[in-house]
Amino acid sequence: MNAHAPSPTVRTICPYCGVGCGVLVTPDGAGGAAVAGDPGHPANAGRLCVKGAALGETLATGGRLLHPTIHGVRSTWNRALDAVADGFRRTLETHGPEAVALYLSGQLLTEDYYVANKLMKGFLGSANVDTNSRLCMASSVAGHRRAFGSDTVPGCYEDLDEADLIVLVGSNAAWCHPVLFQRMEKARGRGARLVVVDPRRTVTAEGADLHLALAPGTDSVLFARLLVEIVERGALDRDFVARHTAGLDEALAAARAIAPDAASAAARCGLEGEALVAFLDWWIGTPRVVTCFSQGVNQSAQGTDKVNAILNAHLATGRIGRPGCGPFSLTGQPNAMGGREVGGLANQLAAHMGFSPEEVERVGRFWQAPRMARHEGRKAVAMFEAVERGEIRALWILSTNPAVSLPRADAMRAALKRLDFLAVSDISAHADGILDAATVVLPAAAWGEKDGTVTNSERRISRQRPFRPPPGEARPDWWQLAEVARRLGHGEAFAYAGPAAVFREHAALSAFENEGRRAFDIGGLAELTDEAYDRLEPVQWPLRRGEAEGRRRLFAEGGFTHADGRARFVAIAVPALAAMPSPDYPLLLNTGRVRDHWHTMTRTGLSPRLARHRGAPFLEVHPADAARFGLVDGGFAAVRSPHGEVQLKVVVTEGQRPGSLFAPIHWTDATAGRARVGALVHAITDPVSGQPDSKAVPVAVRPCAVAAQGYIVSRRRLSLPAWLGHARMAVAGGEAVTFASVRDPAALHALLSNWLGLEAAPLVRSDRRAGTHRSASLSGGRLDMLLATAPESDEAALDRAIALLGEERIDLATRRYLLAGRGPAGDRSAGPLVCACFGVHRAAIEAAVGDGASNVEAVGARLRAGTNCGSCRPEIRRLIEAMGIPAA
Ligand SMILES: Nc1nc2c(c(=O)[nH]1)N[C@H]1C(S)=C(S)[C@@H](COP(=O)(O)OP(=O)(O)OC[C@H]3O[C@@H](n4cnc5c(=O)[nH]c(N)nc54)[C@H](O)[C@@H]3O)O[C@H]1N2
Ligand SMILES: Nc1nc2c(c(=O)[nH]1)N[C@H]1C(S)=C(S)[C@@H](COP(=O)(O)OP(=O)(O)OC[C@H]3O[C@@H](n4cnc5c(=O)[nH]c(N)nc54)[C@H](O)[C@@H]3O)O[C@H]1N2
Ligand code: SF4
Ligand SMILES: [Mo]
Repeated sequence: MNAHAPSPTVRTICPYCGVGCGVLVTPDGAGGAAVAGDPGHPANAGRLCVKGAALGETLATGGRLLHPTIHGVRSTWNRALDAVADGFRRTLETHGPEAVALYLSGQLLTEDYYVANKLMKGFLGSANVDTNSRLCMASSVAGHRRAFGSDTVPGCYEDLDEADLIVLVGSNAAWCHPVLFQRMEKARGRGARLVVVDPRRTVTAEGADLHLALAPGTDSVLFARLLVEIVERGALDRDFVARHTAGLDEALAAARAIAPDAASAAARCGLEGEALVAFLDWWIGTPRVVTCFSQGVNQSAQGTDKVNAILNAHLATGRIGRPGCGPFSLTGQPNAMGGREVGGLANQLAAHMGFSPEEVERVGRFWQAPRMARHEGRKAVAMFEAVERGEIRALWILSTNPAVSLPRADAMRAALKRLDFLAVSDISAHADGILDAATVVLPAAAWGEKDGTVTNSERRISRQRPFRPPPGEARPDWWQLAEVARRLGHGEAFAYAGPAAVFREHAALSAFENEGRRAFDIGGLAELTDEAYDRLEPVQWPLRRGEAEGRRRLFAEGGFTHADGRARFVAIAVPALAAMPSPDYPLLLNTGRVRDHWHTMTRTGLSPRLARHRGAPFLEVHPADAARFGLVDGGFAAVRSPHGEVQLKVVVTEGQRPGSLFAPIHWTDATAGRARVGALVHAITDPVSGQPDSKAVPVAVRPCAVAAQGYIVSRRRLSLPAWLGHARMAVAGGEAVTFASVRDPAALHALLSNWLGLEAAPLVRSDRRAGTHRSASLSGGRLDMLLATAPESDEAALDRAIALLGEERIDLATRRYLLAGRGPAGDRSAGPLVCACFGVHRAAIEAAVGDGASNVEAVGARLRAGTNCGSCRPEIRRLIEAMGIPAA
């Protein structure tokens, strides 16, 4: 084929968040691709957020894993797969099935997940299969199962279009579910109200009609009070409760004990009484209410109770499964839901079945499995504690990084080295902490190369379709698993011709002896031909045999999956923080996400467009705490818990709750120095779901002395000294690194020049009085590397250096100011990037606002900022308001 022949457009799905946006990809024939939203996909109708829009910038194969390795040495697939099979076989023989485990991910496709789960639970006899969904959705799963009898999301995205009140609990949707958030904003355009419940004033909260900045961990007090008031104000749906539910009295008694009156509830939650009453009035008075919840709910030691407190309120009012109302768990990963469907969690067997003898027998018969697991396996945190104790000795990690994202991440990184055998399937050569611990590294096919299905937050199954071959020898995850199964003697049960065959089997299992007992039933897809699978349109489950269309909503007429068909109200326990602040650890660390990065940044970290919104790890602190602990905005702080320490740049903000700190989770040792926030997190989990409490960790904080700051821009990825506190950013033409140090600028410059091989650089300039030191090397007339140190950080100079790196030729005139760090016209910093689509920085927006652009639309008309993906619109509004202009 001609390398530049125009390629047809492929309809696929975004590999990031659980919104599950349809994407149109047009490969350019040279490894790259143009990416656009799919107007035909019901989740996004053509829209994409900035991460989706930047997918084309993550396709470079430079940092990819290309070949299998054994003990770090390049190997063949054959030998590597043999080694994995051997590692597992030996451990099984010597230590039994409890000593082996798989650790999976909500970023695997359903087909990958199905094969992994079947291998482990049916053929190796162990249920030690868990997934990063344990850190993400487990409390929602447990809450759904307690209330409904199965892990079923009752509603759909259209409910947001039709709601009159949208409540976001522990969700920063403007950043984490941006396209869905735009749908909410659209609903507000026709009068729907938005309430945000979050201890932090996030960008999401800033624009809301009401923000309840409640004390961490107190959500269930709020919703307990809501249940009591629903009853006291006569808002109970008596008919629905009588016909379709059980357990109201006990739940109500528990709620009364927790929140006997509004005043005490407000006090417990740390809220103004008026704000609480407004929330109760709106919620009770608005029949069409959707309560969305995410990690502020799930990731807590009281996470399952928080979920059930929310579900209780919806059950009491019968506001479930009807247009415009319902509880709505927003899923994080693209296939968080699909993993739950196949049984990827250690406490589920498969296809929404558990470990009752009857279910084990049924699944065993369907799989014709020789060695069924008969009881639940270990949940993620317990699984890795068993690794630490040497009880689990062979582990295979696919598509997740427990050395970064599990609580006590430093201890986890160390524990991996204790294993007899570790296999890692990943796509990135920069996955921090897992690759060097692995016996065998298997290069996986990535988005764009993989073929299969995922399920989004609204139970919608979509096809992820390939549009290019995998680079090097990378192969899909399901294939790797099936090949190991074959080597372990189970060739027949894993002889799949391709993902379509896996999917058919998965669909058939969901329908197998189901008879309406299990909500998850996609029997209608069990006989898809390969062609029909390829063409499959996005479709919601359940979709039973003989049905042509899936169900948008469930449970309006009952039909819950508990044996008696009734939903359960759950009597929740008195909520208490799992770990209280103490004199040694006086603050609570809250952790979460930023708009333009995804988790450990192995993909979003490749995109220059995504790098500049938040270019380095940071710590948000309330001004009162900053004063108390001697922290200054723009300075640095060390944050410590009993489990680890990180150093972060301080951002002082009123948006932070006094007593709480916030830090993003994204930076690892591959992208920064000492910023692995997971290292601080305690391993305390919710007693029901086993989900870790990663939003309220007691920590101590102190200022770090800094004498010099600076940056390096370079054409190549740099190797940096371990002592340097730094952060990397992808930039056009190479990378930029910013850093800070206790050393003075001259000494730091000398040390780094030496490290980088710049001592003999042709261009050097020091201004001793100003304390600035710069050196640069050119090659072929282009800037190759530039190092600058100074007493303070200089954003404007960094902006210039980044621009120069992108230039084809550095002429003589440019050389003159290259070392001055100044542009010919003199300049000030453009500030952080706000609109990533059109590259509009803060300074430009402020200038436009100062010049009369008084609302988001006017800014868009002048600068185009906010007019494409819309992810930055909430921030533009924030800037306008910060300048004292009330946004329309
Ligand atoms: N840009 C971006 N988007 C993503 C991801 C990403 O990495 N980057 N990851 C995806 C994934 S896997 C997930 S799971 C989702 C997560 O999506 P979200 O849950 O929206 O994101 P988080 O930032 O983890 O946390 C949400 C909020 O919970 C608040 N919170 C903390 N404690 C409490 C509490 O006690 N009560 C309440 N009510 N709120 C609290 C935090 O202040 C935070 O603002 O995002 C998905 N989308
Ligand atoms: N403190 C704290 N910790 C948290 C959270 C928090 O809010 N606070 N959030 C938790 C949540 S909700 C989540 S979802 C997790 C996320 O945490 P992780 O799952 O650990 O993070 P990712 O960076 O998404 O990891 C995905 C890995 O899979 C690789 N990969 C990508 N595509 C493929 C593929 O197709 N095949 C294979 N084999 N590999 C692939 C990537 O290179 C990367 O190394 O973090 C959890 N940890
Ligand atoms: S909202 Fe953004 S990250 Fe999420 S699926 Fe859509 S485009 Fe991807
Ligand atoms: Mo997640």
